[in-house]
Amino acid sequence: MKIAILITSALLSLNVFAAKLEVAVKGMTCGMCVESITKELKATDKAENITVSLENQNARFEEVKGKKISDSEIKAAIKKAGYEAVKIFRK
Ligand SMILES: [Cu+2]
Repeated sequence: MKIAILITSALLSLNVFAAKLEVAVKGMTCGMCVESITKELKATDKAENITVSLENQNARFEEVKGKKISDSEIKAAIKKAGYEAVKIFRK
């Protein structure tokens, strides 16, 4: 048990597990919106495996290993695309 905890914390400190994020986005109406948000998130160089959903009005992605993306960086990227990040969830 103690060993399991030690291994887990070692892996966490090595940033082996990519942080998963979900961002609720306001204002998307079509596939072009989805594309521009995907493009701007990608341009941060801190997001990968990006999935933007028009239906769910959100963007899901993983943090690039070893990098931290802040809430303000996420908001700025979404704003640059022309939309608003209304809520950010980190898992
Ligand atoms: Cu659109």
